[in-house]
Amino acid sequence: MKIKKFLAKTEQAAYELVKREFGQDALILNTKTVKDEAEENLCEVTAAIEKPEEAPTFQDALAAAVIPPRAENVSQAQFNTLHKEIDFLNERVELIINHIKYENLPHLPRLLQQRVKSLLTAGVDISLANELVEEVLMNLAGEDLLEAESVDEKLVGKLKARLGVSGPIKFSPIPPTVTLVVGPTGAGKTTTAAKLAALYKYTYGKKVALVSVDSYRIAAMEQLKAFAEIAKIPFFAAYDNNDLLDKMKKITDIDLVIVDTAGLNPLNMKKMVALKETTRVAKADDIYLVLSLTTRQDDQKQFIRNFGILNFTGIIFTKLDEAAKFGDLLNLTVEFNKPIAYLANGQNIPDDITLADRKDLALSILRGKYGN
Ligand SMILES: Nc1nc2c(ncn2[C@@H]2O[C@H](COP(=O)(O)OP(=O)(O)OP(=O)(O)O)[C@@H](O)[C@H]2O)c(=O)[nH]1
Ligand SMILES: [Mg+2]
Repeated sequence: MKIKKFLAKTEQAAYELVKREFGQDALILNTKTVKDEAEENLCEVTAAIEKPEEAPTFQDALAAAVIPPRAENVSQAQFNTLHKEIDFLNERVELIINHIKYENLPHLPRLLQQRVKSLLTAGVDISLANELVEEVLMNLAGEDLLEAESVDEKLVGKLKARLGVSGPIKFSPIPPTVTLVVGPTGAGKTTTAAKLAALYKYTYGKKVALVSVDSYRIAAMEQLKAFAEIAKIPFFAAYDNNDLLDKMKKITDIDLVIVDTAGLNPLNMKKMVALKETTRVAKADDIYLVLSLTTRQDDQKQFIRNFGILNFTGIIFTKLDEAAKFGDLLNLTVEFNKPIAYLANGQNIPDDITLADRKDLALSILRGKYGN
């Protein structure tokens, strides 16, 4: 109930005010004469009205609709049923989203739809995934399209055709062959240099030397030097490009020189130019860009573009053991037309490095797992 006093010169005028504000249903509680500041008579009417129900706001309605959960009233069985229903709804929503996203899927046989999804789950770019599966569709017919074996064989073949690999280090006729590892900080250059050195010395029986030009961090040189001593590999430290020139002259009777360089922010043009000069002074036959597969694809693209001024031979991907998906291997090699040289899948020297093989790569992408 709302109560209010109304003042007017006459009783009639006061009732009019009541009627205007409270309407016909107003209750008159009291009427009396009062004096104003100028001692003039005024009529004071006290009136009341039943307060109308206010329309509920949206928030009120929402709050009323959400019944607070009363955990003690929900049995485990009911909870499980609800859980299943939510899972079912999630699946439906995902199907609808996929249907909208990949409009061209429905015309594909079911097996091929599944393979597109596997490729997308592996992180393969959507256009590339669709192209590959379309190619399988064009190349297979009838029963073969319904058989997982024939579809997978064809798909692996299509993946292999897109994956560029460089093969092993090519030895130049005039020794030594010089290989440089370059790349962003922490990508695994030093570890990879050590792995390659051990691989070529102990597996392929080559005379190998290691050079470090990473003078930014003394510890980095010490790390490689310590390894070289254990592995009985000659080691040279070069503190600048002039020093490198001197050291390179001292390296004789060696088949392969592996040069480890400092991690570089490729946006630092000054250092990039110095590194370019290093490649020239070292008379590099091969330059490998070392990238970690755990790095975001956008950053990898940036590294490939920026290190491009070194005209590198190929890419060595590291940390495959820590990567959850392998689609980037395909996306990057296709987009930049740069071959993959070696793959590193762990910290063990020299075991955790292998030559990039098209079939292994294709299977890793599809299985979401590197190796067997
Ligand atoms: N899990 C895993 N770790 C790796 C791999 N390769 C290198 N690492 C580790 O990554 C870290 C960095 O490796 P480094 O070889 O020092 O990397 P870098 O590129 O030389 O680093 P900077 O010289 O500082 O730029 C070390 O802890 C390595 O053990 C790999 O394939 N898998
Ligand atoms: Mg290093």
